[in-house]
Amino acid sequence: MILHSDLLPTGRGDADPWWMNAVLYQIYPRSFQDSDGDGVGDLQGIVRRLEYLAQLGVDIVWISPIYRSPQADNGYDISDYRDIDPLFGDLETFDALVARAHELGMRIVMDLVVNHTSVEHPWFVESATGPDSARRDWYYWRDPRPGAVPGTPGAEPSNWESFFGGSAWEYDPASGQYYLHLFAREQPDLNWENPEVRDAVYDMMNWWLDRGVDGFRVDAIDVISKRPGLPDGGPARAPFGVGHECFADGPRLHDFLQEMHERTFARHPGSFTVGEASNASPESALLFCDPDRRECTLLIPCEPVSLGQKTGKFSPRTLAAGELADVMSTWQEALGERGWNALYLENHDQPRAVSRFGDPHGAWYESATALATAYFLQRGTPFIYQGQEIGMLGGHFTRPSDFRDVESLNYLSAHPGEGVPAGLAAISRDNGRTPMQWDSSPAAGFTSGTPWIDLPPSASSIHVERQLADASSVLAFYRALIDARHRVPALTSGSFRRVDAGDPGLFVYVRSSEGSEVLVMTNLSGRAITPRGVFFDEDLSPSRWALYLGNMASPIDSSEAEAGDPLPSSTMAPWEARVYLR
Ligand code: TEU
Repeated sequence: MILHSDLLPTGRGDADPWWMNAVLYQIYPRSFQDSDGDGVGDLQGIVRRLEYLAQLGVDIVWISPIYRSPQADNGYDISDYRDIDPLFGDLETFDALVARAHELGMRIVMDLVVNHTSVEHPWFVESATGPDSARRDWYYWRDPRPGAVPGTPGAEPSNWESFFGGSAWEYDPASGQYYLHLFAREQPDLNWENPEVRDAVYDMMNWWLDRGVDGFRVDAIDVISKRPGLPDGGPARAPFGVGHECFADGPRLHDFLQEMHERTFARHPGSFTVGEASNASPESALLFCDPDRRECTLLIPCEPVSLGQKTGKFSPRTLAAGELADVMSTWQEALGERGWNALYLENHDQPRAVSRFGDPHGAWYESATALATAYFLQRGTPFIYQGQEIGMLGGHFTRPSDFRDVESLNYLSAHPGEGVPAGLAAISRDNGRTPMQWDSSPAAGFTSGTPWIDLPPSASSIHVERQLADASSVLAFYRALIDARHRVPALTSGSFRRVDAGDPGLFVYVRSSEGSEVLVMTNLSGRAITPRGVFFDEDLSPSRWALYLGNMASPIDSSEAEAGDPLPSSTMAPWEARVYLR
């Protein structure tokens, strides 16, 4: 690793608004740090690790759901929005966590799951008492399809499919009606057309914002508006199921998001809203995050992490050279200087990036740091998912009993006798949910008990303790990227311009602002490549660039060795990354 920190401007740069040079870290609480030995992470464990996050340079901490929940979808099925699940702790511990984070200069963002509740939420319990319930219209209850025998296949009110497989309708024999659930049957969809529902959601949001929470990551927000009449959908368009066009980007979605902003975030200046829109496209993206529309601060797109799944989520194909770089560039160009992107490659729904896009066995360090460089310095707010900063790898799933995620378990139930299909083992959301790897002790220091999900074999060699002691580790590399994000003006407000380097394996771009430019060069392939093209021509040789950061110990081209750091035009080793400043 080559690092010339002296090239960085001293001190933190200015950013208006503040999040333009912020770095966000996502915690999946169930797998971050256990403090009481029950094998599940908790709030007290997070409190213990806040200083680690502050020293890494984290500005915003997004905590996945910690509300009361039966845990059918690991907390994304909420039964009480105004309390902490005892599995994780209590409100007093949460308040202490927020206070400590603020002392350390970090903001706390909660996960807001309001497309649906849990079946155990009192709202749904009351709604399910029968058609005369005062809350019946808080959810979507519909009669069986006319002429069909209730409760039998084909009797569902529409042909919509759940994201987690099977019908999106669950039959209730007591009332003879069905209720809608786009996700698990334990997650009934709230009826956002009902103003009472919206009022209750906004009141709850303001309750948390008044309590000191700095914002929300808004879960599955682009499916809250359903097409009137809930009509049948057309043929499935993988990786989405039947009916997807009837609830993705629905007719009142942006009315609801603007009303939400007006009724909550607008009353809390500086609050931060991250909209998760798995169905958004580069064309629709600005509708969510153009500041003039007053909807979301920034948008979490899902296209970059859905690549290779066109024939189905669990039958991924190998990506073509440059495919990831092309999609990331498309989103940069689509949002331009109007919108604001969440930059990420991993989260709790995704496989680990090195396992998926890199070379975990032949070039683990190089591909982890090259992928980090490629996404982290683009225009937007970079997200680090817990463990990504040390290059954690995916799970090790060889038996059906290794899985925990409802989506994966449903898939196994629908495909009995197939053992563990390779696509499921590779793409299952459980890959990103294995415990954080802290040290070389049993269970990697995550718990003194039995972890709720197994750790992969790589946990014995990839952990925080080892990398804190190594100035050239993946962790040290992320630290250098974070420092650059905090201090280099072009990485805060600068434009994004892709550079043609003559080969799809190279992803090269320039960030530019007044008096500050950054050249980011990554070889996202397993072969050595010499950059070519106008940008690298001798007479335009960008030799006046100064290398700030590189993931190779020395230039691959021995003739360059004596000259010191590699020039932009010099050959890039497989998975080499370089960051130049001027
Ligand atoms: O995921 C929403 C989402 O991205 C889905 O469209 C996606 O297809 C799903 O994860 C299945 O692969 C959010 C949360 O991130 C996820 O963990 C929850 O399971 C889901 O909403 C329901 O709350």
